[in-house]
Amino acid sequence: MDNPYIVYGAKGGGSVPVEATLTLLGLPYEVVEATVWESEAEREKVAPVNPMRQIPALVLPSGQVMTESAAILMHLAEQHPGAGLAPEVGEARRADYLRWMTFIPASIYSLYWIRDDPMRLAADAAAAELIKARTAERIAECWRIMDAQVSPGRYLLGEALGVLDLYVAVVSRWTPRRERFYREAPKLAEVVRRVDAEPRLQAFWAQRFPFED
Ligand SMILES: N[C@@H](CCC(=O)N[C@@H](CS)C(=O)NCC(=O)O)C(=O)O
Repeated sequence: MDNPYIVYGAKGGGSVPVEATLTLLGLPYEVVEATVWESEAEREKVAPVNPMRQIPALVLPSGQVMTESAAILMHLAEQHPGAGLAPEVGEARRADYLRWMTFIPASIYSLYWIRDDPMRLAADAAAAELIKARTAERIAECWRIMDAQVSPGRYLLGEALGVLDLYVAVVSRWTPRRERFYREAPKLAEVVRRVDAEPRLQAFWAQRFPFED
Protein backbone atom coordinates (compact mmCIF):
# COMPACT_ATOMS: atom_id res chain seq x y z
CA MET A 1 0.00 0.00 0.00
CA ASP A 2 1.15 3.57 -0.78
CA ASN A 3 2.44 5.79 2.01
CA PRO A 4 -0.18 8.28 3.16
CA TYR A 5 0.14 11.95 2.28
CA ILE A 6 1.45 13.98 5.21
CA VAL A 7 0.00 17.48 5.59
CA TYR A 8 1.71 20.04 7.79
CA GLY A 9 -1.22 22.20 8.74
CA ALA A 10 -3.50 23.75 11.32
CA LYS A 11 -7.17 24.05 12.09
CA GLY A 12 -8.52 27.05 10.17
CA GLY A 13 -5.23 27.58 8.34
CA GLY A 14 -4.04 27.38 4.75
CA SER A 15 -3.79 23.61 4.91
CA VAL A 16 -7.57 23.31 5.16
CA PRO A 17 -8.31 23.48 1.40
CA VAL A 18 -5.57 20.89 0.86
CA GLU A 19 -7.03 18.60 3.50
CA ALA A 20 -10.52 19.14 2.02
CA THR A 21 -9.22 18.14 -1.41
CA LEU A 22 -7.61 14.98 -0.04
CA THR A 23 -10.89 14.22 1.75
CA LEU A 24 -12.94 14.63 -1.45
CA LEU A 25 -10.47 12.47 -3.32
CA GLY A 26 -10.64 9.78 -0.61
CA LEU A 27 -6.84 9.73 -0.29
CA PRO A 28 -5.26 8.63 3.00
CA TYR A 29 -3.44 11.44 4.81
CA GLU A 30 -2.04 12.34 8.17
CA VAL A 31 -1.79 15.84 9.64
CA VAL A 32 1.20 17.21 11.53
CA GLU A 33 -0.46 19.98 13.48
CA ALA A 34 1.53 23.22 13.48
CA THR A 35 -0.33 26.38 14.49
CA VAL A 36 2.38 28.51 12.95
CA TRP A 37 0.84 31.90 13.68
CA GLU A 38 1.04 31.21 17.43
CA SER A 39 4.75 30.83 18.17
CA GLU A 40 8.30 30.21 17.01
CA ALA A 41 8.05 26.69 18.40
CA GLU A 42 5.05 25.95 16.15
CA ARG A 43 6.86 27.37 13.11
CA GLU A 44 9.91 25.23 13.94
CA LYS A 45 7.75 22.11 13.58
CA VAL A 46 7.47 22.85 9.86
CA ALA A 47 11.15 23.70 9.34
CA PRO A 48 12.24 20.11 8.57
CA VAL A 49 10.08 20.09 5.43
CA ASN A 50 9.70 23.79 4.61
CA PRO A 51 12.47 26.29 5.35
CA MET A 52 9.85 29.05 5.00
CA ARG A 53 8.33 27.50 8.16
CA GLN A 54 4.88 27.96 6.65
CA ILE A 55 1.89 25.72 6.22
CA PRO A 56 0.62 24.08 4.12
CA ALA A 57 3.46 21.74 3.33
CA LEU A 58 2.65 18.37 1.82
CA VAL A 59 4.80 15.24 1.79
CA LEU A 60 3.70 13.16 -1.18
CA PRO A 61 3.57 9.35 -0.97
CA SER A 62 6.88 9.34 -2.90
CA GLY A 63 8.51 11.38 -0.12
CA GLN A 64 8.74 14.48 -2.31
CA VAL A 65 7.81 17.69 -0.51
CA MET A 66 5.51 20.34 -1.94
CA THR A 67 4.86 23.78 -0.52
CA GLU A 68 2.67 26.64 -1.81
CA SER A 69 -1.04 26.12 -1.37
CA ALA A 70 -2.06 26.84 -4.96
CA ALA A 71 0.60 24.54 -6.41
CA ILE A 72 -0.44 21.75 -4.05
CA LEU A 73 -4.12 22.11 -4.94
CA MET A 74 -3.40 22.18 -8.66
CA HIS A 75 -1.14 19.14 -8.34
CA LEU A 76 -3.77 17.10 -6.51
CA ALA A 77 -6.45 18.07 -9.04
CA GLU A 78 -4.16 17.20 -11.94
CA GLN A 79 -3.21 13.81 -10.49
CA HIS A 80 -6.89 12.84 -10.28
CA PRO A 81 -8.51 14.20 -13.44
CA GLY A 82 -11.50 11.89 -13.09
CA ALA A 83 -12.60 13.79 -9.98
CA GLY A 84 -13.22 16.94 -12.04
CA LEU A 85 -11.68 19.28 -9.46
CA ALA A 86 -10.14 21.53 -12.14
CA PRO A 87 -10.64 22.27 -15.84
CA GLU A 88 -8.23 20.30 -17.98
CA VAL A 89 -5.74 21.79 -20.44
CA GLY A 90 -7.69 22.96 -23.50
CA GLU A 91 -10.95 23.52 -21.65
CA ALA A 92 -12.39 27.05 -21.94
CA ARG A 93 -12.41 27.64 -18.17
CA ARG A 94 -8.73 26.69 -17.79
CA ALA A 95 -7.53 30.28 -18.25
CA ASP A 96 -9.89 31.53 -15.51
CA TYR A 97 -8.73 28.69 -13.27
CA LEU A 98 -5.06 29.59 -13.67
CA ARG A 99 -5.82 33.28 -13.26
CA TRP A 100 -7.68 32.98 -9.94
CA MET A 101 -5.54 30.18 -8.54
CA THR A 102 -2.64 32.61 -8.90
CA PHE A 103 -4.51 35.75 -7.84
CA ILE A 104 -5.43 34.36 -4.43
CA PRO A 105 -1.91 33.62 -3.15
CA ALA A 106 -0.27 36.53 -4.97
CA SER A 107 -2.72 39.29 -4.07
CA ILE A 108 -4.50 38.08 -0.94
CA TYR A 109 -2.82 35.21 0.94
CA SER A 110 0.63 36.85 0.90
CA LEU A 111 -0.76 39.79 2.92
CA TYR A 112 -1.29 37.52 5.92
CA TRP A 113 2.46 37.19 6.44
CA ILE A 114 2.31 40.88 7.26
CA ARG A 115 -1.03 40.86 9.09
CA ASP A 116 -0.14 37.93 11.36
CA ASP A 117 2.73 39.98 12.81
CA PRO A 118 2.80 43.55 11.48
CA MET A 119 5.89 44.23 13.60
CA ARG A 120 7.77 42.31 10.91
CA LEU A 121 7.54 45.57 8.94
CA ALA A 122 6.24 48.26 11.25
CA ALA A 123 8.46 50.62 13.26
CA ASP A 124 6.06 50.84 16.20
CA ALA A 125 2.68 49.76 17.50
CA ALA A 126 0.81 52.62 15.82
CA ALA A 127 2.29 51.73 12.44
CA ALA A 128 1.38 48.09 13.07
CA GLU A 129 -2.26 49.04 13.65
CA LEU A 130 -2.30 51.04 10.44
CA ILE A 131 -0.83 48.12 8.51
CA LYS A 132 -3.52 45.83 9.93
CA ALA A 133 -6.30 48.21 8.93
CA ARG A 134 -4.91 48.86 5.46
CA THR A 135 -4.19 45.24 4.62
CA ALA A 136 -7.75 44.34 5.67
CA GLU A 137 -9.04 47.00 3.27
CA ARG A 138 -6.76 45.74 0.51
CA ILE A 139 -8.00 42.18 0.96
CA ALA A 140 -11.62 43.39 0.80
CA GLU A 141 -10.79 45.30 -2.37
CA CYS A 142 -9.21 42.20 -3.95
CA TRP A 143 -12.36 40.17 -3.25
CA ARG A 144 -14.46 42.98 -4.75
CA ILE A 145 -12.33 43.03 -7.89
CA MET A 146 -12.42 39.26 -8.24
CA ASP A 147 -16.20 39.24 -7.78
CA ALA A 148 -16.66 41.80 -10.54
CA GLN A 149 -14.62 39.67 -12.93
CA VAL A 150 -16.14 36.21 -12.45
CA SER A 151 -19.26 34.61 -13.90
CA PRO A 152 -19.93 31.60 -11.69
CA GLY A 153 -22.36 28.81 -12.27
CA ARG A 154 -23.15 26.74 -9.20
CA TYR A 155 -19.42 26.97 -8.55
CA LEU A 156 -16.75 29.43 -9.63
CA LEU A 157 -15.80 27.68 -12.83
CA GLY A 158 -19.12 26.14 -13.76
CA GLU A 159 -21.27 23.37 -12.38
CA ALA A 160 -18.63 21.24 -10.64
CA LEU A 161 -17.06 21.93 -7.27
CA GLY A 162 -13.30 22.30 -7.65
CA VAL A 163 -10.13 23.23 -5.83
CA LEU A 164 -10.62 26.94 -6.59
CA ASP A 165 -13.94 26.85 -4.72
CA LEU A 166 -12.32 25.16 -1.73
CA TYR A 167 -9.50 27.70 -1.75
CA VAL A 168 -11.86 30.70 -1.82
CA ALA A 169 -14.17 29.15 0.78
CA VAL A 170 -11.30 28.96 3.27
CA VAL A 171 -9.35 32.16 2.53
CA SER A 172 -12.60 34.20 2.61
CA ARG A 173 -13.06 33.22 6.26
CA TRP A 174 -9.92 35.04 7.33
CA THR A 175 -9.86 38.78 8.14
CA PRO A 176 -11.84 40.81 7.19
CA ARG A 177 -14.00 37.71 7.48
CA ARG A 178 -17.17 36.46 5.92
CA GLU A 179 -19.67 39.25 6.76
CA ARG A 180 -17.47 41.76 4.96
CA PHE A 181 -16.72 39.27 2.20
CA TYR A 182 -20.44 38.69 1.59
CA ARG A 183 -20.94 42.44 1.15
CA GLU A 184 -17.93 42.91 -1.11
CA ALA A 185 -18.36 39.79 -3.21
CA PRO A 186 -22.00 38.70 -3.57
CA LYS A 187 -21.34 36.26 -6.43
CA LEU A 188 -18.47 34.60 -4.59
CA ALA A 189 -20.65 34.59 -1.47
CA GLU A 190 -23.23 32.34 -3.11
CA VAL A 191 -20.53 29.91 -4.12
CA VAL A 192 -18.79 29.71 -0.74
CA ARG A 193 -22.11 29.12 1.00
CA ARG A 194 -22.61 26.18 -1.33
CA VAL A 195 -19.12 24.92 -0.51
CA ASP A 196 -19.81 25.30 3.23
CA ALA A 197 -22.93 23.16 2.74
CA GLU A 198 -21.25 20.46 0.63
CA PRO A 199 -22.56 17.19 2.11
CA ARG A 200 -19.30 15.30 1.57
CA LEU A 201 -17.44 17.86 3.69
CA GLN A 202 -19.77 18.41 6.64
CA ALA A 203 -17.77 16.31 9.11
CA PHE A 204 -14.55 17.72 7.74
CA TRP A 205 -15.57 21.40 8.13
CA ALA A 206 -16.87 20.73 11.64
CA GLN A 207 -13.51 19.30 12.62
CA ARG A 208 -11.04 21.50 10.73
CA PHE A 209 -12.77 24.89 10.38
CA PRO A 210 -15.96 25.02 12.44
CA PHE A 211 -18.14 28.12 12.29
CA GLU A 212 -17.92 29.51 15.78
CA ASP A 213 -19.76 32.80 15.35
N1 LIG B 1 2.71 31.21 -0.12
C1 LIG B 1 2.30 30.31 0.90
C2 LIG B 1 1.84 31.09 2.13
C3 LIG B 1 1.54 30.18 3.28
C4 LIG B 1 1.28 30.95 4.57
O1 LIG B 1 1.45 32.17 4.64
N2 LIG B 1 0.83 30.21 5.56
C5 LIG B 1 0.63 30.80 6.87
C6 LIG B 1 -0.44 30.06 7.68
S1 LIG B 1 -2.04 30.02 6.93
C7 LIG B 1 1.90 30.64 7.67
O2 LIG B 1 2.53 29.61 7.58
N3 LIG B 1 2.25 31.66 8.45
C8 LIG B 1 3.42 31.66 9.30
C9 LIG B 1 4.52 32.52 8.75
O3 LIG B 1 4.48 32.94 7.57
O4 LIG B 1 5.47 32.76 9.49
C10 LIG B 1 1.19 29.40 0.39
O5 LIG B 1 0.41 29.85 -0.48
O6 LIG B 1 1.10 28.23 0.81
